[in-house]
Amino acid sequence: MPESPDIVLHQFAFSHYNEKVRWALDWKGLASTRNSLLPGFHSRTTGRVAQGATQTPTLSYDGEGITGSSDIVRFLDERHPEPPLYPTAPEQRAEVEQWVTWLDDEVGPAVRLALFHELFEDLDYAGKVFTTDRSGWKAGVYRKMMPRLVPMLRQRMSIDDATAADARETVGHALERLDKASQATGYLVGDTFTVADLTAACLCMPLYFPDEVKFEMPKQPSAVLDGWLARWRGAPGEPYVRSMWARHR
Ligand SMILES: N[C@@H](CCC(=O)N[C@@H](CS)C(=O)NCC(=O)O)C(=O)O
Repeated sequence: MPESPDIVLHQFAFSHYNEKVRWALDWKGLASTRNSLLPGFHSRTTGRVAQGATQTPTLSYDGEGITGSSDIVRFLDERHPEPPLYPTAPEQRAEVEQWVTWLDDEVGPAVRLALFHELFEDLDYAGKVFTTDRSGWKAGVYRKMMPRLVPMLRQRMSIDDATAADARETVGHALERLDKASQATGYLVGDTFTVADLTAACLCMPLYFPDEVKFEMPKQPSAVLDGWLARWRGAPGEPYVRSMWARHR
């Protein structure tokens, strides 16, 4: 019997791109260690694990470093083909890749920008979200730094009223598109769950935070988060997103 690989995921616990990798690891039945980093203080670690990596998710697989959620998921699917996340037929595979590229490049950033714009109105709550899975003095100091960090993050990610309005429109259209495309079979490509569905479900996770999400959101009430979740309730793609979580996570 081959030895299990030694896998460490360097992650942000709350992040929708990181959830793609966690879901893929669980789907493949692969055990891994999770190293939750603090946003803004992560790149020294990611860059050490995979040369030049500035973002999470970054994975160490038996000492080999890989960064970028889709590159990681593709790598895992090649090394551990069962159960598959990619179809074998080339046309279907190409279709899946097109969905993943659109979701990664357009939908994920829009969801994040729109959410952060609202979340940054409640610095106490945002600080707790950003330190999900972390405790101790470093997390405490980090939360106290939020009033200084947030303006920097807003500037770096170009988050303002206008960009947030555009992002919300992008998200609304994306949900409509996902709804339409999944009407026939319940899935985006063919009639089985693929990485296209996994990517859509993860990148839309922050719109619904379905019950199947495996990390704990901060328990304190947040009017900002409630308002955000209410905004997307009943949107066309909600049943599709929720069904992917309920059936496959
Ligand atoms: N396209 C990348 C996006 C990853 C990404 O945006 N990661 C964010 C967390 S959600 C990050 O690490 N941000 C910190 C930074 O950019 O310095 C992927 O699919 O992995």
